[in-house]
Amino acid sequence: MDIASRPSEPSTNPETADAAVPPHAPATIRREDYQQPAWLVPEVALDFALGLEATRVEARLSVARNPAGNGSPTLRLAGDGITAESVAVDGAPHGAWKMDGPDLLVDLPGEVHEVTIVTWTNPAANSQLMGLYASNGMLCTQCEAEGFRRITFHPDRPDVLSIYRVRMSGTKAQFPVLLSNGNCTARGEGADGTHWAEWYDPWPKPSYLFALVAGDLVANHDTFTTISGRTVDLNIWVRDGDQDRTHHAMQALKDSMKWDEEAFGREYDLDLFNIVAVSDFNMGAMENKGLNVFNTRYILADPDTATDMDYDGIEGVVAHEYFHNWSGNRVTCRDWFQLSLKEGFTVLRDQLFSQDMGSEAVKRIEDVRILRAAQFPEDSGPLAHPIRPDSYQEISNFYTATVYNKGAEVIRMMRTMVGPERFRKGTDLYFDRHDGEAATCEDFVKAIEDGAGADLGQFRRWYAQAGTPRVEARMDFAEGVATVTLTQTVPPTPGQPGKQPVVIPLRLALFDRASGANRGEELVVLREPSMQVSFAGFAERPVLSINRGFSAPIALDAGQATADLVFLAAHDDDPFARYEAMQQLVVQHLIGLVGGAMLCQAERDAGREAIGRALEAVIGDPALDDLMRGELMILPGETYLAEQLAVADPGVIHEEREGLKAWLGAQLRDQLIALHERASAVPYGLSAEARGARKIKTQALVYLAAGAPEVAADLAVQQYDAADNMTDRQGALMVLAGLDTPLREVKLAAFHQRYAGNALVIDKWFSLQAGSLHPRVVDHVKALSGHPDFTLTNPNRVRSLYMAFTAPHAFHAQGGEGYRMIADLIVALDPINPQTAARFVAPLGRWRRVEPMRSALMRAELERIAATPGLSKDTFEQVSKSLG
Ligand code: 0A1
Ligand code: ZN
Repeated sequence: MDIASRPSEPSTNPETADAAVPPHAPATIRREDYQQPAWLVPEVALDFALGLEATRVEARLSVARNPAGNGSPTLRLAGDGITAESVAVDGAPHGAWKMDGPDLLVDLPGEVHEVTIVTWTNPAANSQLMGLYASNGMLCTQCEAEGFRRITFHPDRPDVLSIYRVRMSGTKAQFPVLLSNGNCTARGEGADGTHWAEWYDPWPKPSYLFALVAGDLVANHDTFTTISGRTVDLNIWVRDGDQDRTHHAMQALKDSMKWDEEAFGREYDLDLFNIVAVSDFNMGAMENKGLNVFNTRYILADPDTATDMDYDGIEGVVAHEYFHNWSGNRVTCRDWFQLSLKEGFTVLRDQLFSQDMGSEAVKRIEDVRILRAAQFPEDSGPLAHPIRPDSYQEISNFYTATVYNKGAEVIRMMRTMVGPERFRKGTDLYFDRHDGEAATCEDFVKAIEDGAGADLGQFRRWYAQAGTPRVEARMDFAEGVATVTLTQTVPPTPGQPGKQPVVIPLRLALFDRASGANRGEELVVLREPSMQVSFAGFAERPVLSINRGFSAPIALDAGQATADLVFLAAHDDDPFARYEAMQQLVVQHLIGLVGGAMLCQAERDAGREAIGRALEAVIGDPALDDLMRGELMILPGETYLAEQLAVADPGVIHEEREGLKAWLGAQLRDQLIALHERASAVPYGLSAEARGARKIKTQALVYLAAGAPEVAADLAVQQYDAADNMTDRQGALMVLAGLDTPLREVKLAAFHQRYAGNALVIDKWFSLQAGSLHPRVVDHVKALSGHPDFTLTNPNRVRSLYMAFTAPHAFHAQGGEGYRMIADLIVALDPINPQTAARFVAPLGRWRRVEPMRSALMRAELERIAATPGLSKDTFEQVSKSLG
């Protein structure tokens, strides 16, 4: 037994025996190596003696040899950063155990045993925010993906499901509220001002869904009656004073519970559903069984502090976590390669929910915009991976837009192909067939195949291949027949040089130019490298509208003439297609300019004017609601524009895009002022009309700021001063933050003063400055990193300053200062919070797609990070892949 000699700070690398050696070559875990667990753990009993600086954990694991396992007599329990104070087997101290790196190995003679292990942790020192940690004087846990092993030794893999019984005790004054999964079964007073509680969760669950919260919290309480008539107690726990900011989240929770019963036939399965909001959290939220833990930013909202976007984010994330109760918890993942099984499906479910709660069209457009901004660059860069990855070094790096958002798109395509009713039959079968199991993506596809009665054989390639498929669509017209030729290619990605064709469902319509009508929509499914479809009976060449509703997550080259795009932007009855035509009009124009294809001034002018006319029509179209108008007014982002080119000059893209914006702002100045005036007259409310008014109000300012800055500054100050809500206030301040006007400082200072102490709003204050269009933004960010409100220990604050800054404009400043700042951040943050640090690598990892001068500077920064001693597995994996 070598436990006593183990250093208290173990290696995070299971391959490294000596904890002092930095993990420079972390082990690669491969999907194909999956093996059933040798030992199962049917029951877990945990006893916590809570303390902020020292918590004692006694874990009693009932273990049973897995008949399907490899028969090993050695029980391997994963650990990370913990040491065992004692190990007992069947109630007696046990000698036959040893450490293997961070893991604890116990040799067991029989088939069934009880293993009791005592460990200690220091939650206050846990700056990684994984495992048990302290946040603002309270204790909470985060166990997904591999945080449970930072609390106690355990197999800590999602295919080991146990029934949990939890006891916790602590000082009543410090921890008046004691929560865990399931139901509270007993509570009582102890000696010396302590108290205790016992919790029991009847549903077997993997360790990543375990949660514990202890602290001084108050609840907004409500109830929900399920479809079968059971009453469920609902609580949202927050710090005293924040209760009034939880009503929107509570409404979202009740709406989600009802929606899941109707849309997917899923009823809640406990008598209690708790949500806790914490201000120190690495991600958005976590679906722990019966005890969801949320980043405060996805719970707290009132009109004075939260924007309309914040409200939507809360509704979506509350729904997402709630929906995991079935897609993730009742049916969980066999291993972490199957992450998209729960995440892709749950994202689709939350997207469909939000579509039903608000504007379906606007939600679809927003989701596509997110996919293009976050996932397309991932898919075309050094970190590209399939939605079901084949290998990883650190699983935390795979909570990506690919696994989540592309994963959702892939399932959405299945739904599009079989139709909603048959899809529902498939999901019913999936939940039925796999309830209580740890399943695979293959299980999901098979259930849809069987339940919906479909052949998804070739479709499975979407799970295995990375890269955004490219589809070229060309239309020929002769003798009244329109023939559309479709050609697909899936680009090579790291480790996948050759690709096979995928199944691409394309919703398509052909418009009659004269009447503006179409003959109904068709679903064309492209399976081969190329195909042709013909449509007869047209008097003149029709206009092609394809990939309507963004029916497939592809990059489409439809080679459309400007006139056709203008036509679709004005007439397409599919709202996404209409948005897409506007986007494409701008993309073709700007890419023509930056790619050097559009050299002659006349062509440039014609392009601008076509866009100007289309935008003017959008501004003035009485048939459009303002939420949709706002969408149509948004120009394609710089990252998306850069995506269109093999190698881009981000400086030129910025200049050209800003140039176009300024021209449009100047050209349509009067219409934009009138739009702003009309929208300003609409009183605050949460109706679609009022929200739409707020959206276009700020959109109008954005154009005016570029084309008529003095007018914009005046209107922004007016909007700021008149604001009775955060959407207007933030929109106005965003515009002012980008302008060189003395009022910029005045309003920023006023905003800071007004919201001092409100962490979520102070985050906005940092973001507005870091993401602004101001020419001296690099200096501003440098100064802000030294502001007394800035700290590296709170992920929201770090992101608010630096993620906003990685948006193209300032990040790519000449001379590489932006790159240096992000690299410095990564090096400084990595020892504190590796998971959050590693998320900043991707923007630098784009170096191969950037013009040579900047490219070299970006690469040099990656090399500097790579050379830093003691790098975490998280950052190591991302940096080495980005350089590789
Ligand atoms: N399952 C959560 C996401 C999540 C993943 C890892 C975490 O560790 C810090 C936290 C949350 C979800 O999809 O919402
Ligand atoms: Zn999720």
